[in-house]
Amino acid sequence: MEIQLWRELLDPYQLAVDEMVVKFNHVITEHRTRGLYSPIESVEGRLKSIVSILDKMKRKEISMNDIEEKIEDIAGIRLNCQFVEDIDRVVQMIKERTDMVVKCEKDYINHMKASGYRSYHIIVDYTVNTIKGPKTLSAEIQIRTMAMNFWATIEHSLQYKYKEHIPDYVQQKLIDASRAIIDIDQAMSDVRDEIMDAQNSHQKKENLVKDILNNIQNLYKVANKREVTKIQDEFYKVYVTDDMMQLQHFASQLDIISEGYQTQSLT
Ligand code: 0O2
Repeated sequence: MEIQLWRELLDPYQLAVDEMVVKFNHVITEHRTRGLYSPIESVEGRLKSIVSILDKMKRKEISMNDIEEKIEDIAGIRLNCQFVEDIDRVVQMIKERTDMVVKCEKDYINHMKASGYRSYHIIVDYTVNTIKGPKTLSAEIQIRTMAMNFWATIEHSLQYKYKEHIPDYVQQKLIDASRAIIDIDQAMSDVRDEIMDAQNSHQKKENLVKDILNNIQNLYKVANKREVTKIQDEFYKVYVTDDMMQLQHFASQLDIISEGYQTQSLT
């Protein structure tokens, strides 16, 4: 196929990857700005390389005409989670979306691959709008824990060197490592509540401090500068106490002051 035709084929998939990355990143932001725990920790997106498409065509005896129908991971999204429990929540979240339709699911977490690979795969139908009009294509979403991702990334890099012929002793080490990953994920799950509590309070504190500093900055434009400097000093005194209650109280007092200035500027 000519390079121009590859480009025409791949462009909509690139668009799908870009859009889906933005959307899933927004899911993270929405959770965090509301002080909620995000079951998605990070998002990656990639367009399958032409070499990887060609290899798959060869391996699965797929003709040029069947690429779009038979290669479902040209657009690939990876959602990394902190805990195994988060994976179900993310799957549910995807099923509830109206902008992607789940076509099939592969549970390599409960059914680990012989290689030791673990991950949850979802193939979705996703529609992009191009200058030629709407186009519905397949995209693969891989959902896994950060520990599973660590294993898969390293194992995948070995496949470039050995193709399908990883030496037995390396293969065995990888399988052992994969079992160790199960133990790590389990150990993290055992203390999930504590970890989530810690992360949530940190996120809440960050949001609160951001609001306070925003308010102070806005006040700086309208209020007496000396007063605002005093407020800023006061904020720092409260901040170093590391007492969330005091910080919340300070934030609500500041809200009242800011509202006062808003009302003043309206009258
Ligand atoms: P890329 O683009 O380099 O990531 P098959 O390939 O025959 O096993 P199928 O139907 O293509 O099966 O889908 P499957 O098994 O869901 O695999 C699709 C993708 O999942 C792969 O893409 C990998 O990204 C990942 N994957 C699957 N098995 C393994 C594995 O044993 N180790 C690692 N590290 N990743 C795996 P590609 O084709 O490798 O291409």
